[in-house]
Amino acid sequence: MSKHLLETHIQIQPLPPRSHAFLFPTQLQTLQSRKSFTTKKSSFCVSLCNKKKNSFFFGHVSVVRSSVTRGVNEVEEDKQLVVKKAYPFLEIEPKWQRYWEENRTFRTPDEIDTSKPKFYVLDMFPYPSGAGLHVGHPLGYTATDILARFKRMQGYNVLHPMGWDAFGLPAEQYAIQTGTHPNITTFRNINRFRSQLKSLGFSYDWDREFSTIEPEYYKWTQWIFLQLLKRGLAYQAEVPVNWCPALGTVLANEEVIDGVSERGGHPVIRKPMRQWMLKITAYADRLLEDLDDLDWPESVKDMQRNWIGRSEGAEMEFYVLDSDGQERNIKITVFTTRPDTIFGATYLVVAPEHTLLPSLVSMAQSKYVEEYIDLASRKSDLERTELQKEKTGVFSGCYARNPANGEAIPIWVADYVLGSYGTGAIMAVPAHDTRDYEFALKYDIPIRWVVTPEDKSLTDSRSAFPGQGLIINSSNSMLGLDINGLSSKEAASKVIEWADKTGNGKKKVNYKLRDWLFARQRYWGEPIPVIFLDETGETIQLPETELPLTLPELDDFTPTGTGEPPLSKAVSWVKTMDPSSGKPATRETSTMPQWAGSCWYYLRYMDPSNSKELVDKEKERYWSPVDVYVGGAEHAVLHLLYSRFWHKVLYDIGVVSTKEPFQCVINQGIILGEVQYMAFRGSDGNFISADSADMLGEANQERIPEEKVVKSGDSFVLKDNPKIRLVARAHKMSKSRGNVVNPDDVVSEYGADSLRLYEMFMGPLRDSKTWNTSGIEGVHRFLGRTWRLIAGSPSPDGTFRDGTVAIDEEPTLEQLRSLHKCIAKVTEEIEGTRFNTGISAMMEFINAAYKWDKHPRSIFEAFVLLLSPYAPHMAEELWLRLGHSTSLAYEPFPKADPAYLKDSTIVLPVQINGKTRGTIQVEEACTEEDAFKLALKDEKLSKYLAGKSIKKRIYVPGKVLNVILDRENIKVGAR
Ligand code: ANZ
Repeated sequence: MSKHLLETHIQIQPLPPRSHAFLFPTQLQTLQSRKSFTTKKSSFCVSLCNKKKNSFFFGHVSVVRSSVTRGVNEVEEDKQLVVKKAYPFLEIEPKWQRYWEENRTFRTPDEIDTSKPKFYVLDMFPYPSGAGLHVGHPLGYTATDILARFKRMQGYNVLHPMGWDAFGLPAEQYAIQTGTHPNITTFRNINRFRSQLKSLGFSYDWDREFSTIEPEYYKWTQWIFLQLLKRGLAYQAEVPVNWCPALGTVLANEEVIDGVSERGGHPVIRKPMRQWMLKITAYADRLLEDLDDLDWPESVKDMQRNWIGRSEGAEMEFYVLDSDGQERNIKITVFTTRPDTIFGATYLVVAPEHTLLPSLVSMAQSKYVEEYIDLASRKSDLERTELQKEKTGVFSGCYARNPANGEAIPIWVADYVLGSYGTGAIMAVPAHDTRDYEFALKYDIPIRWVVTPEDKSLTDSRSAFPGQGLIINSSNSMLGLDINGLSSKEAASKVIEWADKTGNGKKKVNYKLRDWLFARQRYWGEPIPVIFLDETGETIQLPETELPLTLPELDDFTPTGTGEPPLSKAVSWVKTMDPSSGKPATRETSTMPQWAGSCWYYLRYMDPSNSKELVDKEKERYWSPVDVYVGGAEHAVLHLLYSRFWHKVLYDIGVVSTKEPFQCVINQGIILGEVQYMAFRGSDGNFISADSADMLGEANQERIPEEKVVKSGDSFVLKDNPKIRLVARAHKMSKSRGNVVNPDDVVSEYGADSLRLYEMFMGPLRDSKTWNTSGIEGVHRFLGRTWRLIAGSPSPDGTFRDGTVAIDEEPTLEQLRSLHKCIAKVTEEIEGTRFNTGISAMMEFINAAYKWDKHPRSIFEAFVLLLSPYAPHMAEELWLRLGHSTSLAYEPFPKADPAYLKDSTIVLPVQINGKTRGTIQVEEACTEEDAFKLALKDEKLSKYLAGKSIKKRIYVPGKVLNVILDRENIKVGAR
């Protein structure tokens, strides 16, 4: 290996604003604050940081002149600081990345030995945005890479692929603004992402890479759509959709926040349109039940459960009455989860959009009802159902009969009841439902208590009692229903049974889950493989032989603004003919939503170039399910629910062999920007403590540099005025805050291994954490120490040496103990995905090893293997230097030997003339001489031993030390 001086010339003049240079090692010194600095040392450390640009230099510095006598602002003319990195990562990292690429080290062959166990570890594939990777990406990717490397070394066949979720709105909007075809933008972004990921040394099998926009891939997305269509799981419906006039498209509910589009913040209105829908509701029960067996975060499972929102209850019929109190031929069906409270239903509510409403409203009330309907149509469902919101409503002028007691009760219109849930109508029970209670009080409607709490002390007529209890006031012998004295549960069953018998209602399960709106009026998505006959309008599925139906080239991507998708501009593509009858036809011009491509990509990685099938059955059987799936919590509901739905359909048609796609899901936390310290100034311009500054706005805040801040208890205060408490905040990284850390910069300053190690060391994988540049310096130092311990310190001229300083020598017991403890801990922590504590164990080992005189090769070989999943470049290089000629990627991961894990010290009883007089703490393998010396030093035992002549010593290692004194001593002692 050639000697290579890795040096960086730092120009530190003029220092940009908010930059600081620190000199080590004597003590931290800020060059800016010290006007002169002298040192006799020819080298020291410098850290120069420019927080604004997030650039950092760190390493040993040789000062060209031996003293710095002027301040930083004057340094430029006469000195250059040469920074050497802690170890030669700039050379090592590209070298090993090349090696892995050329040797296809991480390729998972197509034909594998299936008798070996498998491990499929997957990252949620990224959308290749124009911004490139941010430091949040490598958090999950490093975790999965550690697992992949670890399992490979444990003899598993590992599938660890990467690809691109590449259809979507941003590329299309960019095309609209710049005229650059989304294809071009997308491929440019993919290339950037790929090279960034490669620079981080992830062990992906790049031979399996694909993107969702490749026709060879989306052919199968379209094929799945056809299977859904064949099974009645895809259908067209006229549905009220979120129409965004500015974007010229329909948005999914989750793309609309507070009445405006999530992207761009444009107003969104409800408009009925013909849409493709997927019948996910048909799978609601299975999607719910199968959650139980998954090793997913409970919070994610709960979010899915709530999203599916299963409610068991009953539908009950209430006949509408005419002005004479006679039953009309109209009935209102309500959905209730509390049939036990039916005797307490003192009014009905129908949603403002209820279809029966026009036939209910009395002449006198129609004006008020119309006004109310108009008002309600301008509110979102969320606003309408907010609990805190004051309830509003209007009387319809009409009554209905309560089927349980025959009473005529008023029908109201109120927007706290939604048209889209249940039947859009409720029986209101003010005594036992908080919303109904508020409403009844406001509009003076009777409140009747029909459930009493079993614990009488809970009875309180000033609020609703929504709990279960014992039923009272609930009997009508004429109508044949008596539930008094029953528990809520028993009463509910009895009411349902009675309703079923008398035709007044039936048992009913409801779901919050709605069918999936599966069409977008956009260009950059998968075409839907369907045509419409011009003559009859009949919908025809394209035969599978016609797939892929490729997206036509288009120059004008702008939405038509009428709701007609941009694809309608590709006239020669749109006008087609039915391949079976030859009749003229028109293609579907809506495309699939971005969710489609990500619904099944994990299956394609198992067999990425199969042109005959979506995935080969045998390969699927071997690799399914994904063992560990890591990604952001933002995908807890939709992506994971949609892909589970498609997976279950594929299971039903025999394409996949497992009921669930992802056995274990892990959500990595968010990385927040560096902590910022803010001080507040009062009206007189002086700093005031944050406690008394709560009401002050942004304008009175001032950012304080970290070096002027100290911690005091749980708070942060100004160093030179500790009475002034500061507010410490970490914000989500964003361009506008200027707190984005670019992984490329970190890689060039510290190396990919440092970045990987740091991201794992920041804290538990699942937690949110704040970026801290001194933290990365810490792990970089650890890697430097490791390097020096195994490869040796650099020469005085700063060049890194070849080879290793490890020697062929038998390790000592102490060394073996340190190593095996480290192996045990690192293994346990990787298996438990507690990567941060695994790193701590390696740091402890290196600290211990620094005290050793000799460095046996076998100990360091094992350590390098332990380190390799975390810092693979350095580990490969050290492995080579330790005398190996091939990659360590498939070397067996070291196994801890339990013999070295036992606590090394024991409590040894010490006897004097056969009588136990005390104990000493000794190393288990301690010699007799050492044990005796320790006994002499022990305060209690020394009383018996000091100055005595010893006849003999009986030592049973690990058991006892018995000291037999001369008889003469005994006499002396007795006196
Ligand atoms: C009578 C009753 C008495 C109710 C009682 C509750 C407590 P979940 O669990 O969410 O399914 N409800 C039914 N349809 C509604 C709609 N479209 N908009 C708003 N509220 C609606 O809730 C079901 C309960 O919510 C139903 O049970 C109904 O009120 C109300 F002591 O009926 B209940």
